[in-house]
Amino acid sequence: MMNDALKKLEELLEKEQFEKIKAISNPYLHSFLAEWIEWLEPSKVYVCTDSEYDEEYVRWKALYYGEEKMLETPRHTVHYDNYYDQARDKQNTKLLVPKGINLPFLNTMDREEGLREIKEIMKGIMRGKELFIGFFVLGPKNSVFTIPAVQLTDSAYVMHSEFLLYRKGYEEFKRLGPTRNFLKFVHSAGELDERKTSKNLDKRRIYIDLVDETVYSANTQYGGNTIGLKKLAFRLTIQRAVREGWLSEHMFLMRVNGPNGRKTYFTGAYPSMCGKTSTAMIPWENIVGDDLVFIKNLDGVARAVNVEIGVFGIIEGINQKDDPIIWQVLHSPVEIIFSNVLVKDGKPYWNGMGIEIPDEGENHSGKWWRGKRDAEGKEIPPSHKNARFTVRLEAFPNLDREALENPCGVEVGGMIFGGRDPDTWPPVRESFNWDHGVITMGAALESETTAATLGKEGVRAFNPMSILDFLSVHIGDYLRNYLEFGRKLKKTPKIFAVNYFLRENGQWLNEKLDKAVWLKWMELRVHNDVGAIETPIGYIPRYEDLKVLFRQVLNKDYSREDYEKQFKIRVPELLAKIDRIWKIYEPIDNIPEELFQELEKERKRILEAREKYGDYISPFALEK
Ligand code: SPV
Ligand code: MN
Repeated sequence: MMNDALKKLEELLEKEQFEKIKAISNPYLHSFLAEWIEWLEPSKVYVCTDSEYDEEYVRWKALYYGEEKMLETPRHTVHYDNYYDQARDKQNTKLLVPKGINLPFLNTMDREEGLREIKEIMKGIMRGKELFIGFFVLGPKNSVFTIPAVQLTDSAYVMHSEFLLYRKGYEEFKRLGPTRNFLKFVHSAGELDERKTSKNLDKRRIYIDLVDETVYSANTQYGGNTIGLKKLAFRLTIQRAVREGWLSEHMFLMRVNGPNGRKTYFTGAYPSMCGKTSTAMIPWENIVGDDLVFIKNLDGVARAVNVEIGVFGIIEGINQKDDPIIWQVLHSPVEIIFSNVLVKDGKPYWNGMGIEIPDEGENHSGKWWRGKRDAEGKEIPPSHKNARFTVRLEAFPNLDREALENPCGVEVGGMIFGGRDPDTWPPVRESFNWDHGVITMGAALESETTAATLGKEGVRAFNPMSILDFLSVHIGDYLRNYLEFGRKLKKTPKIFAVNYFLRENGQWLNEKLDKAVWLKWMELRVHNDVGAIETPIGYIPRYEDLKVLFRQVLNKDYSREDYEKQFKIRVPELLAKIDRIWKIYEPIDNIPEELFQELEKERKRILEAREKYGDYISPFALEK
């Protein structure tokens, strides 16, 4: 007996497509699909299984419909988003919540009202278009980490991106049968202009229904607004993680290679454009993931997986010298989607690539020439700052494949928090313990804003765990879950904070690759292989250890003067920061008491140190 939804689907779909859906015996899936296909009114529906044919079909359709264009190198394509649709739209991204729920800092909306609005915007939005249905999983398949998800989209580019970024899940859906446990994404790029970019940006909406675990996205193409399994799913998995007592984080996952073949895994949370991807891709270390991890307590050990299998990375500034691995990948004939770059004679170009860029071509503004200005009179650079590349991790020669595929994940040795901070935090330091790290490093993270979201750049912004843009629960509940997660472990990862962006008189205090040294130091600290200097804000490296590491890792001299400048304890800035953070949390209900206790203890330690050593404290003065 067919249920009503299945009967409806039989009417709506061609036979071959219907059979693919029917093979998944899940009435919840059937009802969801029937309701939305009827509502969206596509003129054609294509259901993607895990077959190579279906993937090829989507790849082809992205070209056929003009959302992507071929480049000269085989398997390379370019995609453009509308000139005003180049980043995540924070203003129009809203969490739909039932009445009476208060989520500080977050952009919320009454659920009923939001659903009504988005349904109206999406009614018949796919008329004349083809709808693609795709099945994927977050995390490795068939493991305690797996979360299945279904994507509906009229953008072949979005579906193509998901094939590059996620593990296929059609067979997993078949295996799971009648589960309600899957996430749902409904996307439409809406009406397209002659350049095949979303036209009705005034009706751009990204609405996240936390009750039904469904995200709706309309009249936008930019990946951060549309690729359901990426940042849209992230809001839903944070909610699940906090409910179930695990961590869903905005972090890379990488292996740092220690002495004698020792492998130590680190996760790292940095706001967009703060060195997250380039840290994870240091050539002599090994990448597992660059954006999203799930961390669970398995037998008392924190173990992490990469949620994804690909990279949606920022291309600006990638050059042969600083990023040899990414450079090599971008110049090999593996499948890549370049977005919002300059194209001339079939070749992609981007700002800061270290070679000469042509004076004309096509970019995110259409036909482009040097000096071209936009409607606001702003000069248009060759590529957008947030231009990106999408590629599978398997293309990376330094991928840790075993770690990527292990259904139990890898043991987390250290967790790193990093922001774009001109004057407060030293380049690297280790927390005294879990709570100290979670509160003074994670929950107190601040960073100057960047081009990854629409809006003003270079403003110092509070961004706890670099997750604020994606948080979907009360910050107090989120932090309490974090603290408790650590308490239940038999072995807690060490927590570190890094800052690659210290400046003095407008000059950077560090070079781009210094971070490779900090990583090696952290690796040694995880195993207690080197000592450290105790400061009021945690442990910092000793000069002697860094000097050896700079020589070993970068074959560079590291001077005492550089060390002293970089690692001095900046009392006024640190105290000002504690005040800022205190003021942010103080008016909010439901913040764990530990937060204020940790901040107060830190303030006291800093004040005591000031009594003894003054406002700017040389690390040498603290060395015992
Ligand atoms: C980020 O901005 O953190 C990204 C890209 O990883 S986006 O998909 O836009 O979120
Ligand atoms: Mn990200």
